[in-house]
Amino acid sequence: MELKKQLELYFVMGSVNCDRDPREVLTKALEGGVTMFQFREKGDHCLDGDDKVELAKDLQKICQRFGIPFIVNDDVELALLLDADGVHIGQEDEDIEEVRRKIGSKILGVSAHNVEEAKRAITFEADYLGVGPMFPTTTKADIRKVEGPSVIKKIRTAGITIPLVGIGGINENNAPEVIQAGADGIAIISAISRVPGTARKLSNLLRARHDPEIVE
Ligand code: 3NM
Repeated sequence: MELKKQLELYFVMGSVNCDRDPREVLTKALEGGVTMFQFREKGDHCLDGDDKVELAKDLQKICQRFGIPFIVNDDVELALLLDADGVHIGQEDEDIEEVRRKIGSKILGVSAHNVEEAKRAITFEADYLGVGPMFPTTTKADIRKVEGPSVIKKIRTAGITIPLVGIGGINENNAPEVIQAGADGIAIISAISRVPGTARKLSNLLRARHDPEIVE
């Protein structure tokens, strides 16, 4: 499947984002129609060492069962150890060029907040960009100023055509604005990890764009 399609409903999650077993949360999300998964084990009380590796392996197996790409946030060594499908890095993480060199042809996603960061990421062969925050969120403490889906429009207007996903505070009510602004997909933590059933609703909403037979 082409990357743009895989990015359509991108679930991002780590143990601190779940109030149930993350394996159960991921399974439900994939059953609901999530098309890509990013393991993001960050925040207070997150797992590290063997516990982190153990959970990552279990979540990767679940993704493999559903045929969905498994991406690792920030931790390049973990991604290589597990032979993950890709890595996602933020502007404050390891250098983009260095990560591309280490992971070869695996998928490389980069967080970008404006046109300059987007252009720089593309120079180092980012495969897709995560653009945020689209809306206010309490999931990530150190977010940039909320500029909304207009940032996606600006990046598209600047002639950038690589796949883009919006992130930050996205839910079933505001997701259409992000897509209409020119994003190929939406990346979500809490609306999917905390509210069972959201993945299916969003999946139907996104599929309805291609198939008018599907009623939301
Ligand atoms: N990155 P939720 S916002 C991981 O703006 C992340 O780059 C952001 O969580 C950015 O879907 C964010 O619960 C948190 O709002 C997304």
